[in-house]
Amino acid sequence: MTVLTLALSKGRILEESLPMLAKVGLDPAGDIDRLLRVPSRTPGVSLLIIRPADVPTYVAYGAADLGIVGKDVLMENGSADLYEPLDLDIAKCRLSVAAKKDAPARDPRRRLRVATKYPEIARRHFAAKGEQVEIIKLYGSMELAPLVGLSDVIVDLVATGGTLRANGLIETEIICQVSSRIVVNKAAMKTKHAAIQGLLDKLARSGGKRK
Ligand code: PRT
Ligand code: MG
Repeated sequence: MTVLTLALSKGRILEESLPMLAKVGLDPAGDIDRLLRVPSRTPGVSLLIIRPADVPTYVAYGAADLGIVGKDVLMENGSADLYEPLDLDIAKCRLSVAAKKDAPARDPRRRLRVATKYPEIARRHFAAKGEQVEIIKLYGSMELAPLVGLSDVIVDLVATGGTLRANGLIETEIICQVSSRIVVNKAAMKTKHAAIQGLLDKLARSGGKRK
């Protein structure tokens, strides 16, 4: 029997993955609130419960054969070592630029200040428009930055827009749409091909879109 390891992004992606995983027998057979590694209900397939930003690393190094992770994380960290065969169409949101609703005009001699958890995506977005910006890296609660004068704008994920509205911010540009993807280690795709393909087929039948 081929042994497979699937890395799951804990948090909202895990919550939204569970129904789909259950449909294909890959739901956890253990306490995912306490264990970092649990068996799935399919013999031979074990699950790792890790932070979203760490999933590409585990899969790229082969510590996991496959992973479930947001497109935002893949765009920020690069995914050259990974295949991305399925779009699971869950945890959907968009990456946007947002600013204070009533922001005064900025002195054009000063660079736009952008607060974000996604410095690479933000840099690429503004560079593509020929804009040199000052990136301020944050780890959470980006919405606060423009309110207290830390930045002019933010680059952040938006789903309903409720959080932006609640903080008096408006979306000024949409950078791209985001959903969760299956990523696969390139070497494992060769050495464990039949097992991985079987799993991808099942996930595709239960709602994953082939890319
Ligand atoms: O805890 P750690 O820092 O390790 O991880 P995390 O905080 O990134 O995890 P988590 O559970 O928040 O999951 C993040 C992943 O979920 C992202 O990488 C996306 O792929 C996906 N996702 C989908 C989202 C959202 N939708 C989303 N709405 N991640 C974050 N949000 C935020 C948004 O930025 C806003 O602040 O949720 C808030 C509510 O959004 P509104 O627009 O509905 O108000
Ligand atoms: Mg978090």
